[in-house]
Amino acid sequence: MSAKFPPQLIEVVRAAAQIAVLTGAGISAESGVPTFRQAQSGLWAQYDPQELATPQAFQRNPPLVWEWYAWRRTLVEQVQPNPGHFALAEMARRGPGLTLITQNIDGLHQKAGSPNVIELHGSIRRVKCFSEDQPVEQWAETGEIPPRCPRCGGLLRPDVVWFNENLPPQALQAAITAAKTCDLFFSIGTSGLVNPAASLPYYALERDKPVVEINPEPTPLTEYVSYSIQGPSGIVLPALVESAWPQVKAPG
Ligand code: BJW
Repeated sequence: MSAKFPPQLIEVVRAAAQIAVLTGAGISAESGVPTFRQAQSGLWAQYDPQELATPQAFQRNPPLVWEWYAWRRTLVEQVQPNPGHFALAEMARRGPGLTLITQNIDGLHQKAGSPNVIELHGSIRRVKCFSEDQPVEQWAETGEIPPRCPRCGGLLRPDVVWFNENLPPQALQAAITAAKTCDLFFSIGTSGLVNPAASLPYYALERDKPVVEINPEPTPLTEYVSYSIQGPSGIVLPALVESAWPQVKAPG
């Protein structure tokens, strides 16, 4: 992408002392991770992710939900961060204070080198006990699916946040604080349909702070943002970082 951003946007980005960034599934799309609301592939094409990502679905059919996450865990283990992830890691190095808040459970921001990522919806790499709601690091592989908690015998589940479950309070509080104190907010690759994450950019808008959205498709947020950049984040973000903070080339 040629770096044809509005000059005002570049000025706003350069002037910001505290930037908050919210990412969603779209930032990992170019790594080969299907977005949450995209059609599933293969065996999973018949299932609606919104029907599987609930505690009720797990209670109804624990093996089905466990296996779905096992499939997704294998998928994310096999993929690499894309230029969008790397550009955000670079933004933290070249730019001012940056708080990176993600709804993604895939760990790709951390893999790209972003520090202190706030994971609002947990992580697919971790497992917890459904009964005790406590992390579990090791368990016996007996062939039972899902495996059982070594402490209480309850069923194990991925340590992610399903619909109708509370977000990790510390992560949510840190995200709200960042949205309420930043002077520039980026919303990247999220449909903005799921609360409370979707409400974060509005904290910045309420304070008349600029909000930049990067997404190939319009979302419910688009009409309110200061700048809507309609394109894939893996193309837009590296160009934006380079335009705002050009790398000084060593002489010779
Ligand atoms: C690209 C691209 C490219 C493509 N570059 N972009 C207030 C009002 C109404 C409802 C509620 C409310 N508060 C709470 C609720 C209920 C519910 C909710 O919001 N429901 C709505 C659907 C109506 N929220 C909750 O239940 C939350 N809990 C809660 O609030 O607790 C309090 C409470 C307790 C009890 C009762 C009620 C309230 C929990 C939400 C947990 C969400 N969990 C999931 C699953 C995580 C684990 C997993 O991955 O399996 O999180 S659901 C799913 O949606 C996942 C995602 O993180 C999340 C957001 O999706 P995201 O990231 O936006 O992905 P997509 O696919 O929707 O969009 C992708 C975007 O990328 C698109 O726009 C593309 O265009 C774009 N894109 N390629 C850039 N290359």
